[in-house]
Amino acid sequence: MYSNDTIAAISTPLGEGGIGIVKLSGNESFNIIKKVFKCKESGKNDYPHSRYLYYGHITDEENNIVDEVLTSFMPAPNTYTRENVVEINCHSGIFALRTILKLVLDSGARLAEPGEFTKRAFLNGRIDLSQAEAVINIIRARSEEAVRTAARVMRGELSEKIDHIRKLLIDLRAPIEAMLDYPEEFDIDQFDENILLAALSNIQSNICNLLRGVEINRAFQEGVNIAIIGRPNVGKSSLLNALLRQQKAIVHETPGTTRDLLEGYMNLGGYPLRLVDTAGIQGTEDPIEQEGIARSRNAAREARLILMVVDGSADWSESDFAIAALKEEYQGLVIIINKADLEQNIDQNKVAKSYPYASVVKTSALRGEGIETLELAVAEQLDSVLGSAPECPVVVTLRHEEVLKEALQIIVDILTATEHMPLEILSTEMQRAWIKLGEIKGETMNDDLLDRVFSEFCLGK
Ligand SMILES: Nc1nc2c(ncn2[C@@H]2O[C@H](COP(=O)(O)OP(=O)(O)OP(=O)(O)O)[C@@H](O)[C@H]2O)c(=O)[nH]1
Ligand SMILES: [Mg+2]
Repeated sequence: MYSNDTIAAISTPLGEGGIGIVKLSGNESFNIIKKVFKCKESGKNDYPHSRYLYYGHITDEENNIVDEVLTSFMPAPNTYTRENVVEINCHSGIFALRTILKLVLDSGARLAEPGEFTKRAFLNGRIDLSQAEAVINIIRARSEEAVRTAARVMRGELSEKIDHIRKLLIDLRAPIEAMLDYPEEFDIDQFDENILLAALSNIQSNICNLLRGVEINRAFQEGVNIAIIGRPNVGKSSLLNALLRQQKAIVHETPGTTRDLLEGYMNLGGYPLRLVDTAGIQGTEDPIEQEGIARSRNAAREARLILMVVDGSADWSESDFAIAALKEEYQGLVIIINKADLEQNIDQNKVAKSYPYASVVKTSALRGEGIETLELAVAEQLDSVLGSAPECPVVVTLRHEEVLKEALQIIVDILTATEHMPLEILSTEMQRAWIKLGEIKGETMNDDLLDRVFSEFCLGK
C-alpha cells in the first residue's frame, strides 16, 4: 500500500504564468534534486538549509540551462508528507515545467499518482482521512462558505466530533463487556436499561447533528430550493422579480402566463437560494398547461421552503386549501397575501390561525411593498427547517454522509431492539457502529476505499 520511493509531480496548473512548481517527496528528494539543480550558493556548508530558498539553475544532461529557479528544501518530519520535500519554483510554461519534471524523473524520482502527496501525509499520520478530503474540498470550493467549511474540517473539527461519539460508544460498552467477562462480580438484573437508552439516544442525536451538516453543505453548494406556487394570476412571477430585483419573469394580466419553471438565485440569511417560479395551479383540460402544473407540483415537492401566493383581493378558494396542503413535513411554508394595494377579501389573522406553522405576510409586488418583511419571513422559516447558517456543523463529503447514515442505522436498530437484545449482541453492535465511524477518519478502512478517496485528487497534491 505504501512505498517510500521518491515521487515528483507538477503541483501548479499547466499553463502560462509567473511561477510553476515541481514538487518532490521522499528519502531521495535531496539527492535527486542536486543532480539537476546548480545552486549559486552551493559552496556554503549548510546547504541545503531547511526552509531557505536557493537561487540557481536547472540544467540538463549536457549542462544546458533549462530555467532559472528558486528551490526550497524541507527535511522530514515537519513537512506536508512527513518526508523530505523539495519544491522547485520555476517559470510556468508547459515546456519548462515538463522538461524539469522529466529531468527529475530521469534522475530517480517516480511520477506521483493523483493525490499521492496527501495520501502520504495521511499514511504517515500527519492528517486523518477527513482532513485529507478537506484538502480536495478546499481546492474545489466554489464559494467562500464552501472554503470556510472545508477549512474547519481540515483543522480537525469533524475528527473531534467523531472522536467524541466513538468515545461515548466505548464508555457505554466498557461496563457491558466487564459484566460479560466477570458475570460473578455483577448482578445483571441491576443493569439499568434506562441509562443505556438515554446514552444511545444521545449518540443518535450527535450523529443526526452531523448529518444536518450534509444538507447545509449541499445548500451552500447548490442553493436552497424554494418554490413559488399558487393559483394563476396571483402575482407569483411579480414576486420572483421583486425578490430578485430584476425583471426576470414575464408578468401579464392573462392567467397562465408562466408555463414552465423559471429559476433565479439570491442570498438571504447566510444561505444561497434557488427561487423557482412556477405555472399557476388550477384544473385545466389544456395538455400543455397540465404539463406545466405537473412541473409546479414537482418543484413544490423538491423545495425545502414553499412560498404560497394568494390574491388578497380575491377569496380564499378550495384550490388555495389544496395548494397549502402540498406542504410536507420537511418543508417550511410562507403564505404571501399579495395585491395588498387592492381592497382585501382575505384576513391575514385568520390565515395565520389556520396555518400556525406558516409565516403569513402581506405584499404588493406591484408597488414593491412588504418585500423586506417577506425576506425576514423566508429567513425565519429557513432557520427553522435548516438551522441558522453560522452555527452549521461540518460534514463535507458524500462518503461521510454514507458512513454516518450506516452508523446511525446501527444505533437506531439497537434502540428499537434493546429490550430483546442479549448483552453480547448489544456490545457487538455498538462495536460495529464504532468501527463504522472510524472510517471517517480512515482509522478503520480497507485499501480499496482508501484508493477510491485519493483517486479523486488532482495531480501534484
Ligand atoms: N394590483 C396588483 N396587481 C398585481 C400585484 N402583483 C401582480 N399583479 C398583477 O397581476 C397580474 C399577474 O401577475 P403575475 O406576476 O404574472 O402572476 P402569476 O401568478 O405569475 O401568474 P401566472 O404566471 O399566470 O400563473 C399582472 O397583471 C400583475 O401586474 C400586486 O401586488 N397588486
Ligand atoms: Mg407567472
